Amino acid sequence: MRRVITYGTFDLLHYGHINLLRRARALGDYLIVALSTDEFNWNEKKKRCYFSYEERKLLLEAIRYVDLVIPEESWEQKRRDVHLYQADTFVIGDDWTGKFDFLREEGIEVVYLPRTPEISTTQIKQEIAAK
Ligand code: C2G
Repeated sequence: MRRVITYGTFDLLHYGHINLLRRARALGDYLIVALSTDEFNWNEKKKRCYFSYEERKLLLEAIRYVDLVIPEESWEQKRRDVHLYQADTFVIGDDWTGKFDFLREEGIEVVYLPRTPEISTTQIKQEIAAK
């Protein structure tokens, strides 16, 4: 079984996220999503989420492409996770191109997928605020 892992905040879940998850799952047979906790978002990513970790986890677990959701609590956990969850492939959007190449040292494939260009959580918030 080919296992794929990806990381993200996935706040205000939208079709750009779904496009990523669908393509990530298509690279294997099992997709693990490491979901940024509220603390990690606030302290490290300076993101204040609309939905809480539990709400974002519930949404992700309802997606057919997602097999397991785990917490992302630090930037450093990826090296451990790829072994702990026996991942063969790490996938993330190409806005991160190059940032996680070091994971190849752990013997796994690293794939950067093109983002869905016209949609983002920030844009959604801005357009709703402007109405
Ligand atoms: N994404 C996408 N297209 C968009 C928006 C997002 O393909 N229009 C992808 C991102 O590239 C990422 C995933 O969807 O792979 C989740 O996006 P975010 O929730 O914004 O995640 P991010 O803040 O990039 O967190 O340790 C890694 C970080 O946790 C990644």
